[in-house]
Amino acid sequence: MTVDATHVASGKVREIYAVDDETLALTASDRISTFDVVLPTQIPDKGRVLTGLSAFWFVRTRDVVPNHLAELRPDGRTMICRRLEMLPIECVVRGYLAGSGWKDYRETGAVCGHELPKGLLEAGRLPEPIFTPATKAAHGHDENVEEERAAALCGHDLYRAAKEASLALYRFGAAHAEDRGIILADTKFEFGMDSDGSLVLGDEAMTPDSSRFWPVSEYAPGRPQASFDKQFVRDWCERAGWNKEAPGPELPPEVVAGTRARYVEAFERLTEISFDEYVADPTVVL
Ligand code: Q0Z
Repeated sequence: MTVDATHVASGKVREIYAVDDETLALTASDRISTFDVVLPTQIPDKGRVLTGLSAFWFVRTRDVVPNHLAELRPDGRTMICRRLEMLPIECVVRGYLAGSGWKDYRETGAVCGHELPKGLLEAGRLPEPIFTPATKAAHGHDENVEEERAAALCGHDLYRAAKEASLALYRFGAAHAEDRGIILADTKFEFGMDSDGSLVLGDEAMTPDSSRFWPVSEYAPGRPQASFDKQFVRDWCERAGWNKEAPGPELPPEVVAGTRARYVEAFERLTEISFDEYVADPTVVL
């Protein structure tokens, strides 16, 4: 059984379909991107892992903030969602200094207006998680912005609600993950408004594609960290001598298998549910 729907938008690795005026279907493919390029080789079940994890978090964070999830389809990769009026910012929370957070800190001592202590290391843990909103770039990278600018874009009340919800969601997810051997270094949320103007969490939540997952067992600040999910792919791409411009290289079977195993391991560690059970009946995460 499928949902009859018209395609409305494509992301790098996901698709959105309109089901009706109030409802969307979000489908996660098995495509993988690295160094900002979508590779020609797919990782079997990656889309199911991401959708299953999002649904797992959506159900468990409902009393932190309401979310758009209406239904999980039997394919395990499609969520039926309430259509929202999306806020024009990416809601990023960082517990550790990586990516643009580390870059901004190194250059200015601050990230999105948060003045941080001197002497922090790359991938170091922050004294407390910080909210670092970014504007959505049409193409290229999102731009980190200060609180005042983000608040002006959203309206001050919605901005405050999105900031508080983001920090609470991150604290919940990071504590859950750390207990299971995974550091949720940072994560990006997208919020929207319901027809009554209230804040609703949309998009995906605390997946490896919207977050940095690091294995606790390999954590060592002072250098870039191994990615829980994509490290085999990155290492292989580096060894292959690819110039990191499209098109990317085809991945060999052992890299595909190793990477699939890492995604499944992240799913099973975080949910404590067997991935085979999820594939047989996705409602086990709900
Ligand atoms: C999410 C995105 C994807 C490409 C729009 N509930 C919602 N209501 C209205 N709009 C969205 C949502 Cl989730 C919405 N995106 C991000 C997702 C492919 C872009 F699967 N864009």
